[in-house]
Parts: sequence; C-alpha cells; structure tokens
Amino acid sequence: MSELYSVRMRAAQGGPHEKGGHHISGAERIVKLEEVGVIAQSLADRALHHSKGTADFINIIVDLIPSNEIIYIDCLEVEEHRAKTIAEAHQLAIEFLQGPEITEVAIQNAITLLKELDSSIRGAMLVDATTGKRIDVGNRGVRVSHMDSFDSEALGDNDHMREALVLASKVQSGKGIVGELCWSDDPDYTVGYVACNGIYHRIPNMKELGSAIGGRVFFVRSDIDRDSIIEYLEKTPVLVQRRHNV
Ligand code: WAQ
Ligand code: MG
Repeated sequence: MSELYSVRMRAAQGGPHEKGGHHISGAERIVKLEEVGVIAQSLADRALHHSKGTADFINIIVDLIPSNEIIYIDCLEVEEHRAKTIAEAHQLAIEFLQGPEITEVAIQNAITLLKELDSSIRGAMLVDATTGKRIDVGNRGVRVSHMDSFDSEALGDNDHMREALVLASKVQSGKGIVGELCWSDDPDYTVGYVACNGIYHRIPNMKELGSAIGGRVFFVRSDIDRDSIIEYLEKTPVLVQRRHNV
C-alpha cells in the first residue's frame, strides 16, 4: 500500500498569523503520495478564493505518516434539526448536550464564552463539563489536527459539514471528552452543530448571518489528563470511517 501523507494548510491576510495577519482559512487532509500535489493545489486555491478575503500568506506543510501510527474510528451519526431563531437553536443545543455528563451551567457558560469572543480563536476551548470553567491554557485554544476520511463521498457534498464531521468524530473519540459545541467563523455560514453520545446534531441559525466570529468548545470530564488529550487531538493521525451511508 502507498504511503500516507498529512497535508495541512493555513492562510492569513496582512502577513503571517505570527506577524499579526488575520486568519482566513485552514484545512487539512490525509492522502496517498500520488495525491499530495493535487490536494496541495486545491488547498491553496481555497485560501485564494475565500469569503473572508484573499489570503496573502499561505503555509502548506506535508509530512509522512508512519502507517503503524494511524487510528481508525467510526464516524458519528448525523441528525438534522430545525430552528428558526438563534434562541431556538441554542435551546436545542442545550437539550442535546445536557445529561449526566454535562451540566446546564457548563453549557450556558460555553455559549457565553463563544458569544463573547471578540475575534475568532484558532482552536477550541476546553471546558469542564461539570463546572463550566475553561481549562485550556493560553488564549489560542486547542487545534485538532491529523485527521481525514477516505469515505468522503459518504459524508456528503458540503465541505463545511464533511470537515466538521471528521473533526467532531475525532474529538468525541478522545478519552474524557463528552461533548462539543460549534459554529463557524465564515460570515455566510450559520449552520452549527453539537456532538455528544455518538451523534452529530446539525442545527441551523446558530449565529447571526454576517458574523465573522465562530468557535468551538469541547466539554471534558473533570478528571481528564489534559496534556495527553491535547496530544491526542493535535498529533495522533486518525482516519474516520463511515459504517453505512448517510
Ligand atoms: N481545531 C480546533 N478548533 C478549530 C479547528 C481545529 N482544527 N478549526 C477551527 N476551529 C475553531 C476555531 O475557533 C474557528 O474559529 C471555529 O472553530 C470555526 O471554524 O454540518 O466551518 O472552520 O453544516 O469556520 C459547522 C458545519 C462548520 C455544520 C464549522 O468551522 C454543518 C466550521 P470553522
Ligand atoms: Mg471557517
């Protein structure tokens, strides 16, 4: 079998992120050697044609993944929901997340944390599922990386959803993670989701149309090993498999 490579892109406008440029787009794939060129090109095109603006800095990193390091996991089940207003959408999010593992206080806190961001952060906030306290260190959040799916067609033809489903499946497979809440930073994309108990609940109207602020919260048990879960989310290569068609 052909070797697998991780291809990761991040793009900004106004220079690199580290020099104050603002984030335009980030995406990644795990692909076979012979696909690396085509994928790198499509990721670059994406950064150059983005609703948030044209990137003037694009970083693409390609690295080999040793085949014995890859973990295969199942994709979450998808459930579609309706909500006419943001209030209704957030109410649904609360209903789906709340349970023995996640308290209502924690969910309310998480929603407030996301709403009060004054610019999008690059990663996800880790929030204690009982107390609702944010427990990641620094302000940048945890950046989930090294994941993809070879069953892409089965995950639908919407890029946002496909990538979110892969990310959310990896996140829920992390030991001690019990839920996720997300909405996009793309101004024209208002569908968000919550993930918990093996289900990806798609919810429309999670944020105001036109808002460029999005974010993610991962709910974690109080007793997690924070460093090892962060290591898993950032570094362990994961391929998400669909057991049957959506
Ligand atoms: N790891 C952790 N957090 C991330 C990552 C990552 N790899 N990528 C993005 N985020 C955080 C970051 O704070 C972004 O501002 C925020 O999430 C939103 O990222 O089924 O497009 O890439 O149709 O804009 C939901 C799809 C789309 C719903 C979510 O997120 C559906 C989306 P975006
Ligand atoms: Mg985005």
